[in-house]
Amino acid sequence: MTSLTPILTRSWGDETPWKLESYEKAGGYEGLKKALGQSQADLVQLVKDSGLRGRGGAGFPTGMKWGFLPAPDGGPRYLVVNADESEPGTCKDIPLMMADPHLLVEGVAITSYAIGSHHAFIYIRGEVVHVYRRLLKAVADAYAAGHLGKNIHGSGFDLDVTVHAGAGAYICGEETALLDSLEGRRGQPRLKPPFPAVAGLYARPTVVNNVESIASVPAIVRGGADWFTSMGTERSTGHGIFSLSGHVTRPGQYEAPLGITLRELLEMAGGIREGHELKFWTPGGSSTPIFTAEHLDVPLDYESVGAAGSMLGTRALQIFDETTSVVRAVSRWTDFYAHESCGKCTPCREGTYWLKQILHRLEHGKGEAGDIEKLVDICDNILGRAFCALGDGATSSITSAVQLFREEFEAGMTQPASELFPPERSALF
Ligand code: L3W
Repeated sequence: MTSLTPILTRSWGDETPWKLESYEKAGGYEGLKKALGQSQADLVQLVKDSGLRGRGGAGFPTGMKWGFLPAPDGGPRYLVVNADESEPGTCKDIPLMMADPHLLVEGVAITSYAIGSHHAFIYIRGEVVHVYRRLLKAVADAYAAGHLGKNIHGSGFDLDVTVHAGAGAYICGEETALLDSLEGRRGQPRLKPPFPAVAGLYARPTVVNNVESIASVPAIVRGGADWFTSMGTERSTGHGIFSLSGHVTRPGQYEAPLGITLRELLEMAGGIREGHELKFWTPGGSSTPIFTAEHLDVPLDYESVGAAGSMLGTRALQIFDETTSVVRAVSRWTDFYAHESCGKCTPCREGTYWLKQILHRLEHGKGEAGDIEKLVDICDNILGRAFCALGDGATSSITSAVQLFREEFEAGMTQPASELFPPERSALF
């Protein structure tokens, strides 16, 4: 059986892991010192060789993204950390920054050096004020200790880090909307290409990486590419945080090599809550097609989850037992997408609103003839036609749920979900 690999989460049980002295005592910032003695090209190659893939949902190769930056032209280039975690079910970056903010700050310093950036931004959700404050303190302490600022550890490398609190919009987790928001505008996605690597913040070359991706860098610098590739699978290397929520005995964050299965994770999490059985689950947050008990042994790596018809996404495993109405679950997620749609493109703005109307009818036993077909048809017309991934993501749970549990949607023509699945039994909604 695959076991846990506490690397990013190694200090979470300690008394004060967020303090600089605790971090330094555990070898913190040694990766930065080692990196500053290497060439930038070697560091980019190291991360390419490690096979690290973006941990924010898309799984794009991190080293390749760094390598896309054009040759220096004397102007600024930026690192932007996407800390706008808000995908329903996703709860890994916020606890990581709360427990071990210096791990992120060290990753930011190493990455900035590797890509030749002298100003990095950490864009965090404004609602998590406690985490924002913790990051501000960590950054201030890192400046005072010479890990940030001018001539870091005598290397001649200068770096400023700005922590920016957003106003709390899911769309600002989309990298180009995040950049618009950071520039002071309303967060709405930009047309790609150009990708941020070519024209990002203030139209300058910019690397945008997720918190967990950047926090993985110090250990790769210390341990090397071979160490990292010794974990996971051939194309999904390394380890990551799997967030288990819902009807499990011990919900929480479980760090493990990619390729672990839900069955193995559930063993560590004490299984489904006592007396109940698994009905459906999301492998990577609410934007990924749902799975059932048939998928318990699918290796949770990018390729295997994709081949089984879903996406690894953010590894947000939301677990639902047999007391849950799938119609109600999908309806709640759709409320979220309709509320969070930025309104820029018609398929997402109008489509999520229509989906919400139909799902509310089905949830309350008031479905109309043709509603299920209409639901699927609207999803078909959003998928691939929305301006950004948010629109596509809104359809995933609906189409997969209709395929897997059509009879529950049909029951919604006449029977409310609250009768079929009394909410007090489910205890989730
Ligand atoms: C340069 C090229 N760069 C791609 C870069 C691109 C981006 C990264 C991935 O969506 C997914 C979404 C959610 N030259 C490039 C290039 N890049 N080609 O690679 O890009 P992309 O477009 O594949 O994905 P994305 O737009 O970043 C992310 C899914 O993640 N998700 C998670 C969402 C979580 C949140 C949150 O909590 N805040 O939003 C869950 O499944 O649905 O499919 O950097 O620039 N030729």
